[in-house]
Amino acid sequence: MTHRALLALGSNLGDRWGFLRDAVASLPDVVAVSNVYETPPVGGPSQGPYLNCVVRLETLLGARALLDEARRRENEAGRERIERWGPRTLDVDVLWVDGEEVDEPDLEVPHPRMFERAFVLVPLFDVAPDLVPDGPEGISDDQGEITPLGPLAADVSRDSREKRSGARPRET
Ligand code: GSY
Repeated sequence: MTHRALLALGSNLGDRWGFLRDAVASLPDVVAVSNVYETPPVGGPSQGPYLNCVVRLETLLGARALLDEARRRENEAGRERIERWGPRTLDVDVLWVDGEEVDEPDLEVPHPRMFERAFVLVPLFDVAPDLVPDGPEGISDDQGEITPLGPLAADVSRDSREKRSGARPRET
């Protein structure tokens, strides 16, 4: 039986939209993609704003296998781990896997900070509103402005269609 899993994606270096788009297009078992939001950086050194989104999967994969998928996408995006909380081409976090709890040094599920972060909760509400029971109004607005930029989904499905058919992607 498949189960629901939720992953959060963020990027604040380079072609931010392209990194999110390519990662979402290549992740397995994606059934819903939130809007993309531009969000002020939380924590770390002074750095540029992030683009964030959340994807919902219906999958047979467990949290550990999803972490492997996440790390692979980060590496494909050329992610360099120089500074904790520092700027990054791509971050993919395993937020939630229905029916699974993990508490290990390199993996905690549910993600320990997911319910504190507006940049997670706002896109999470788009694809899993039951996990944000107080709704968007209940999300603290003291983390700066969360600006909706629109869906990645049309872009993603076009890209995956072209990849599957072997067509050359159009210039954008
Ligand atoms: O934890 C994910 C990486 N990250 C982010 C992020 O994705 N969005 C925002 N707005 N701030 C962040 N700080 C870190 S670290």
